[in-house]
Formats: sequence, C-alpha cells, structure tokens
Amino acid sequence: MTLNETAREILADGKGILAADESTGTITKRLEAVGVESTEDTRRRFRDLLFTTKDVENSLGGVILYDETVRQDALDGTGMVDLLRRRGIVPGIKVDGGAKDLAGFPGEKVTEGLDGLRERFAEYAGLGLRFAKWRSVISVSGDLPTATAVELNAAGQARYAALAQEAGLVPIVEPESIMDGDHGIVRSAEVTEEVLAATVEALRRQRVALEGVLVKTNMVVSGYAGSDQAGPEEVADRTLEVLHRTIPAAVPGIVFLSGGQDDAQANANLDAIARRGPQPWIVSFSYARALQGRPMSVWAGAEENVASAQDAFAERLRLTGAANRGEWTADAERAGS
Ligand code: 5MM
Repeated sequence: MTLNETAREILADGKGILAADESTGTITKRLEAVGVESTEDTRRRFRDLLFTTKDVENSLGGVILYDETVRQDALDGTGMVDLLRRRGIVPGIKVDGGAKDLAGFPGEKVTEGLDGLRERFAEYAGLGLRFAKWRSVISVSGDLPTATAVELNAAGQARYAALAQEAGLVPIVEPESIMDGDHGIVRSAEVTEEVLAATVEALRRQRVALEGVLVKTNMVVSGYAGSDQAGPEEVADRTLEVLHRTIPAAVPGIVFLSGGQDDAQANANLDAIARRGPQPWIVSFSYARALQGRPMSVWAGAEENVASAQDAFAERLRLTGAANRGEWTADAERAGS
C-alpha cells in the first residue's frame, strides 16, 4: 500500500482521527483535573475505555498513540495496537519529544526529538504503526512568532516527515499556531498562513512526497483572550482561505486539532468548514480534548462509570462526525452534553 493510500484509508468515508497521544506529563494534568491519579494502569484503563467503545471504528479511521500505550495490553490481554487493527482502525504514533524553550527567543518553542528517530521509526514500523505525528508549537502575539522560530520548526517537521516516509509511515505534520493570546482573527490568519507556507516549503526542500503527508492544523480563530470572537462563518472563511493559499492539492488530507476550544465551539467551526463543500483535500478532525474531555470526567477513574463514559465518548464522536459532514446542529450538541 502506498503512503497516499494509507492516508486516504485513515480519512475514508468521513472518518477522522483520535489524538490519544498525550505524553505522560500532559495526560497526568488531565487525569488529575478529574481527580484520578496518573499511573501506568489508570492511563491504560482510560485508553482501553476509549478504544473498546462500541462502533468507534465507524467514526475513527486512525488513532494516534503515545509510546507507552503502544507497549501496553488492553484489559482483554490484546496488545493495544492489535486491538485497534482488529477494529479496522489504523494505529499511529506521536514521535516528537515535545516543544522546548527556544534558546535566545523568549516565549518561543522548538520541537525536539530528531536524534535516533530513524531507529525509532524502524521499531515502530515493526510494531505495526502506519502513521506518525510531530507537533510544533508557534506562539502568537503582535510580535511573535519570529522568523527564526517559524523556520526552525518547519525544518524539524521536514526532517521528521522525510524519516517517517523512509520507514513507510505517513507523517502527520502538525504546526500548531497557539490561540491563547488576545490577538484578533486577522493576526491568527496571518500567522497560520506564514507557518503553513514555511512548513510546506521546508517539506519540498527536504524532498518529502506531499502525496504521502497529512497536515494537522489549528482552525483560524480569534485569540481566546480577545474581546472580539469571530463566529463559525468567519472562522470557516478565513481557515479555508489560508489553507487554499498554502496547502497544495497533492496533499491528501487536512485534519483540525481542537486546540482548547470548548467541545461545541470546535464542532460549530468544523461544521461551518464542512458546509463550504468539497475541497482539494479531504478535510476532517484529529481532536484530543474535544473528544476525550467529557468521557474522562464521566469516568473519573471509577470502574462503575466505564459504560457511561463510553456512552459519552460515543456521543462526542457522533456529534463531531456530524460536524465533519456539515450536519451538526447546536440543538443536537446541547441535547448530547
Ligand atoms: C494540539 O494538541 C493535539 C490535538 O489535541 P487538541 O484537539 O486537544 O488540541 C494533540 O495531539 C497533542 O499533540 C497531544 O495531546 C500531545 O500533547 P503533548 O504536549 O503531551 O505532546
């Protein structure tokens, strides 16, 4: 199977990707926020709960895993990777080593993790993983990002993507422009465009085959601390404008992260984008928080809550799937929450 075929398989029939690849530090924060101690076992139980939810394969074509999960067994004794494969879900792996402070550039980050990556990819390919993910983090303000941060992160994405393709895995290239500031949507569009353009240019220079790449990006939204919040119609227009300007049609698919938007907002925006009709690429979702937040709080670590947490996860998938087809409504979201 070619990389392009794998990418299309993941996003076939309106399916999207679950990002269940939180590093131990990140999932620990999320578990502790709902009163659950983070241990290897609680992390395994929560991810088992997600992956064994009924009919999950109808909405998810791929799941991004963290290294720890790849080496764990589900509660029925099946390896987590095999469990997903048996359900017809393509297993993937986050391979970046996290975004670290960029020396000399206060407030900016650079993603680490290239050392030894060729060898790690060889192992992951042997373990049955078929796609990968690398996230870079771009700070946004009136002055940031600097050209240096944009270029270094783009170069990292390109080197990672080339190694992924060499090993036969589809790289998800995820340059996230962070929307935490008080900037308006125009600034958000400007930075997202600069970052995506630089990333695609770096991929070309690194001889990465665009046909075998998936792009994961933020939606173009107003900075969360801003007084003026753009609605879904403007988000859809500006997001698609930026994507049309930067992402070649050779790229098979673009998936959106939820980025800390609340569940309903992420889906309202995804729905508005989907309602714009067919695009040169498949457009879909790759959410972590907007799919997992609700089931995690329903679960709260208690065995007796597993069934209701799975219902909550199925409901999040149903609503996000509807948004991905342009069939979402605020009423359905309210009824489901
Ligand atoms: C931006 O984060 C990605 C998408 O998640 P959201 O939908 O919540 O925005 C997500 O895949 C993220 O990269 C992982 O959760 C891993 O995070 P860390 O920081 O632990 O590598």
